[in-house]
Amino acid sequence: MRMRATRPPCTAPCVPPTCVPSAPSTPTPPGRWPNTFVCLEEACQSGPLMCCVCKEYGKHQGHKHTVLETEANQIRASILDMAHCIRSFTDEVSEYSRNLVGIVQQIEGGEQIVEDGIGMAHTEHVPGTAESARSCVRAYFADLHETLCRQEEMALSVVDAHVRERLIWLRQQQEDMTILLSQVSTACLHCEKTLQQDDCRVVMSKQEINCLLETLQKQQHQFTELEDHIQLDAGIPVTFTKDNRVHIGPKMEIRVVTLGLDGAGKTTILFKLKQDEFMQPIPTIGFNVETVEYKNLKFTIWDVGGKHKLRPLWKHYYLNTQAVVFVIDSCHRDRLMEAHSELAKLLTEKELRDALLLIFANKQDVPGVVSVEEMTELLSLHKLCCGRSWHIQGCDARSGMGLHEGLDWLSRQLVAAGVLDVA
Ligand code: G3D
Ligand code: MG
Repeated sequence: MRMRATRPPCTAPCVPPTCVPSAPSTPTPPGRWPNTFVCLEEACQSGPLMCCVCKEYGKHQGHKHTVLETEANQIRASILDMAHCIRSFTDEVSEYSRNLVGIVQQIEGGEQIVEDGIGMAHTEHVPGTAESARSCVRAYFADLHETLCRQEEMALSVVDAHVRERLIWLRQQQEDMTILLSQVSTACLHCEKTLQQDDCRVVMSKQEINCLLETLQKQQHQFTELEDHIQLDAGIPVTFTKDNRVHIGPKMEIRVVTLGLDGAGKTTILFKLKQDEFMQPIPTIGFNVETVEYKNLKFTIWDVGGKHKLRPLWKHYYLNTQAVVFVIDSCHRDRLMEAHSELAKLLTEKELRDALLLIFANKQDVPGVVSVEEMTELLSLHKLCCGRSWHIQGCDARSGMGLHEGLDWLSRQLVAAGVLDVA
């Protein structure tokens, strides 16, 4: 329905219509004539009712409009829709509130009525999740406490064994020194006696005296050697490992196995650490083993051949190994996946479950090699080594760059407390 734009605005008060298109479904308030039309323009929504006679052409001139009853019915329908939505919204809120109450009860726990086997109802205390979590924590710490007590006992037994052996040795030394002193004093007495004898007897005892003096000199020599080698001090240097073992002595011994593909640089690393100079390595057929002392650690490093047919032998070196050094040739991009699969196999070995893993990205001196960051990414090391202590260190085995940083990482992981000298 379109309004005619030519009609003048209505100025006279509205009169009852002679013809009403459809009767309004709601009663008309007393004193007002029914409005039959509704303006549909957005701007008129604050006063959309139109005079049924003149349609207020001045205000709504040219506007689209509709019959009042139709518009009212539409609004009723949308109110009903909204009421329906509100009802389901209310249901959802109520359901959520009920859930909240249930969750609080589950956390707090409480009394619950339960039926026994013969159908008798009785109340029972049901523990809440809070109580279960506390029990879980208590059990964990009880277990930890038990482990710590066991570890403490073992550590103390190591100290006791050390003290026992040391005391046995010292007492033996005391006895030896007493015997030595008595031998020396006997010899002195003998010499003194000889000095007081006449010339004839002195000459006759020459051989015996020489023999005696020779024995004394030998004993003196042995004693000086012993003194040079043995430092007499009452100190008991104690070192703790991260797994709460105790080590007594200035150096803690660590068993390390060096693995990796052939040509990665394992033997070069070992020689460099051992001699601190570059030696031309020859391909490793079986294994090399060297002891490398570093800070308060004494590494026994097993360098095992990496050729394909030697790899099944690796597992014989895993037992009691505290650390694996896995060497990768950073020059050989095309062998990275092979290195990855060997490393992945290693990490599934039960005996290496607790072993530390130090990865040397070797040959970093060669231009354009795979960097440490790229290697970490390419080998998915974060995923592969998840849950274990691992570290990747770039290095150049020929110059030694990066090797000590790797050992430093190992020693930091192995030693919980440095050497504590209990003097
Ligand atoms: P492996 O014991 O892992 O099998 P090797 O490896 O130690 O025998 O080393 C294999 C080759 O790599 C050797 O060269 C060695 O000199 C070289 N190499 C080792 N480390 C490095 C490094 O850091 N940089 C460079 N540029 N070369 C390294 P040859 O020529 O004897 O095969
Ligand atoms: Mg080798």
